[in-house]
Amino acid sequence: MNTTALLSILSVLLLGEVADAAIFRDRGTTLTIECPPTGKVFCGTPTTPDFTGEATATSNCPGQVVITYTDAPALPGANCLARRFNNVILRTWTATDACGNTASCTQTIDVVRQDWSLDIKPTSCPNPIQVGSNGGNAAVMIALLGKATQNVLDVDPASVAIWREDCLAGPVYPVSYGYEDVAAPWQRDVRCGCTTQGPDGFVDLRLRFERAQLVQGLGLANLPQGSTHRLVLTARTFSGCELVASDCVRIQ
Ligand SMILES: [Ca+2]
Repeated sequence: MNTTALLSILSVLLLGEVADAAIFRDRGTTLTIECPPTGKVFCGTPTTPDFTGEATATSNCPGQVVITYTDAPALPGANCLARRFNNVILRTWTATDACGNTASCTQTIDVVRQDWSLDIKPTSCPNPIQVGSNGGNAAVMIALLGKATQNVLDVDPASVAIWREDCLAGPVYPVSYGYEDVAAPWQRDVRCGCTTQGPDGFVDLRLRFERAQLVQGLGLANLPQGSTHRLVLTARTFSGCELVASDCVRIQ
């Protein structure tokens, strides 16, 4: 395989884009179309081309080139709420020129859930969870953290659930909640990093989970002692936007 073909395949795999297409007709005219780059859209933002980009076409046939598109939905994560992707739109752009040439390409538009910060056992680092029966009927505190651009008062507490990463297990629901500034978001530069930093001036949604429900509902007792696992909290804002927030626990 030559380098050009390999790069072409890589661009399809990495960018989710289909390379420019061109169709030659009589009179020696050529039409080419170029798709906009992969779009990324958060809840609340329209998925129209004004926001995700327009295809461009070039033709050496005199006259107008008409560009249209059709959308097809694709769901990479099926119905797993704990995934970052809400859905994916495959947008097929088609150009037609006055000589009857057509060309098309496909643009990928990722519709993603909001990404918030979670702190399991605020001010504790790391976050051990006792999975044995000697842990008693203890509670595990988990805080959805507020910051300047994310106000926890906008989140519907009734929508909160927690899962293992990729919906491997769950959901488990909190038994109670309250509002209190308990922790600050940590810099997520390493997987399963954490902080002991306390209040930061932004109120947090403080959730109380029953330890036994977490252990049973998330299948934690079967996991190796000392291993770390990411838990993902899912919720919805009162305006209808879905969000995810994650932190890790260590099996004790
Ligand atoms: Ca806070």
